[in-house]
Formats: sequence, structure tokens, C-alpha cells
Amino acid sequence: MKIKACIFDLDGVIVDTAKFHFKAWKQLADELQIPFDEHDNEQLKGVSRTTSLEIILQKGSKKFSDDEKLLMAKKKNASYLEYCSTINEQDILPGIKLFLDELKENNFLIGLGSASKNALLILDKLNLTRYFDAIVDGNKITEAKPNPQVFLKAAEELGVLPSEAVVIEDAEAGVEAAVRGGFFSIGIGDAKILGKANFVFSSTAPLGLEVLMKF
Ligand code: B16
Ligand code: MG
Repeated sequence: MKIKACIFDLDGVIVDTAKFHFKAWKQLADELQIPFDEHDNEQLKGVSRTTSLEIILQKGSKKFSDDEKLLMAKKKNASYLEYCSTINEQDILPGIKLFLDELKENNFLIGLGSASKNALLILDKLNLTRYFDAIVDGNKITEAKPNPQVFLKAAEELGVLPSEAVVIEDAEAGVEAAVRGGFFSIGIGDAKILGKANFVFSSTAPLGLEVLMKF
């Protein structure tokens, strides 16, 4: 088998923080009287904080200065972090902890490739930081998914080639980034949305070494 490493997305793969991102963005959208629902929120998955804000503002008609936008992003992040304050090990998505243990026991390298600038804080809350051989988050990248930069950087830090790593992603932009970077990929979610991945599961529960054997 040629696979040497697994690179995990964070939100939607390790923990379901998407619901907190939604609540925090919804609060801001309501204040600005911009219509925003769960369906619109799909577009924000995997993309950066600033791009998410631009997507929401485009749905309204008012224009804002860069300073105003900065303030809005800050405010959203503050309420997001407040929602995240209760996160703990119980919030790790099904099968993930076991899968990480299996990977470690079998000497696979483990990486994180997340657009989130809060990734380290969330991993710490989940007590999972120690599993990761490389952590690349929103603070280390300049190009957002679907650009493959975040995964290429993680592969580089792990010392593996993209063709030796599997990316696990829940967002369409994330699967696209994995494909563009030359990685194998597993999608978590709807096969109609994540069809470009090598395999798609509706949840994280089936993840395990047997899946890696298929590559
Ligand atoms: P933050 P991932 C992404 O994380 C989220 O999916 C996306 O909705 C969010 O806007 C982005 O992180 C930035 O997050 O505001 O915490 O920096 O899925 O790439 O782990
Ligand atoms: Mg995600």
C-alpha cells in the first residue's frame, strides 16, 4: 500500500462546528437584515472567514468599507468562540478518535488541513492536538480551498507526496482542493456534492484502516 498519511479537515470531519459558524453568521446577517439560511450556509463550508463574509454581504445591497468588514468579521468570531466554549471530547464526531488511534498504532502520519484560524484552540478543547504530526490552519495559508495550498503545505510538513496521502473532507471546495493537489480523498456527506472524492461516506463512522487499504 502506498498511503503513508491522512490529512484531516477540521470542521465537519473531526467536530461539527459548522452549526456554530452558522449561528454566529446568522446573528450578523439578521443584524444587517440580510436573508441567510442553512442552505446559504453550505457555500461557507471550508472557505475562509473573510470570503464567508463577502458571500453573505453579496446577498444584501449595502456596501461596506474594509474597516467595517473587519469589525463584522471580529464580531462574528467573538460569538463563534462563545458558542464553541462548551466544546469537549464528547463532541468528536463518530469513529474519529478510534481511527486516529489506529493510524498512530500503525505508524501512519496524521495531518490537519483546515481553513479555520481557530483550529488549534478547537483541537485543544477536544484533547486531540497530540495526535497531529503537522497542523496547517488558516493562520499559515494565503490561498483558500479550493486552492490546494493548505493540503500541499501539510504534506510538505509531513514529508510525504500528495500521491501518498488521503485527504478527508466534508466540503465541496475541500474535495476540489484535494483533487487539484493530486491527493486521494474521502468525502464525508452527500455523494451528489462530493462526487469528485474517491470514496464518499454519509458520516465519519465508517472511517478505519480497512478504508485506507482500498487505495
Ligand atoms: P474561522 P475547515 C473552515 O474550517 C469552516 O468550514 C468554514 O466554515 C470557516 O469559515 C473557516 O474554517 C474559517 O474559520 O473563522 O474559525 O477562521 O472546514 O477548513 O476545517
Ligand atoms: Mg470542513
